[in-house]
Amino acid sequence: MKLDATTIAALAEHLESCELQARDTTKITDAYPDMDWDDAYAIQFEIQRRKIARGHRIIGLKAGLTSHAKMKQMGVTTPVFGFLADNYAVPDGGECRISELIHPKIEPEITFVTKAALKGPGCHIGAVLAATDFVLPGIEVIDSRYRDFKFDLKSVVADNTSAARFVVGGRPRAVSEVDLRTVGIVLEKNGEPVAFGAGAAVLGHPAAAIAMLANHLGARGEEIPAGTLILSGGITEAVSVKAGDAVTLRVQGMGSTGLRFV
Ligand code: OOG
Ligand code: MG
Repeated sequence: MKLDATTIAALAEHLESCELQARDTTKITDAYPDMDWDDAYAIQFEIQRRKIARGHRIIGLKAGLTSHAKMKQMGVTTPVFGFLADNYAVPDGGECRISELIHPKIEPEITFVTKAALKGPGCHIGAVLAATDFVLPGIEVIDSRYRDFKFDLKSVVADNTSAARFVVGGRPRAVSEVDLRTVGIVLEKNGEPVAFGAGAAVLGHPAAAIAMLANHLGARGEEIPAGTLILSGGITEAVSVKAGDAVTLRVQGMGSTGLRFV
């Protein structure tokens, strides 16, 4: 760790204020170029602690930057992990208020729900599939607190990996009923298809993203508990949205989910 506890608390307060007030900021590594990965996750953890202290619940986890398309779009090379707070959840087919966000984009993702705990190190795709209760379509709404979505990996980890809103729905399936590598997805905006992909875009198999998350937590002595909802990361580039847009994600064999921006 390169930052002291006071600086970590101040940066968490700053980033969470930007989130709550929907205003952007320069990336924090500009002022703290020496901060390391542990500092970045400590800031994210402090944001989580602040939310829990105000009565929020953490209702899921996320992996991000897990596809080549996303890594290329953002100019980075390593996946990152974050959390989902209760107020991020939008009901299936529900509304998301643009005024609460800075510059939202949507991502088509495969959502996992676990039925057994997953603990690294050494977690692999097989362990993830055995511990998965079901998978279902999910759309993540990301909203980097950094100006123009410009960041490096440590800044985006501190900013809870741009997490803002998400919706899940459709038809939950057991992993034995689908091939998560070849499963096709179509993302539609206002009835027009705007992005296409297959599950393998995420690290060769979306379950690999969950295994990486378990190994990441395992290195900290933590695990993914049974019953956890996890977004495995955008399959395609993120797509910008504005008020008035209605978006739908169709996943082969898993139905669809969607939301409207107002
Ligand atoms: C970081 C979050 C990326 C994903 O699914 O790849 C992410 C960002 O691109 O702002 O959630
Ligand atoms: Mg995402």
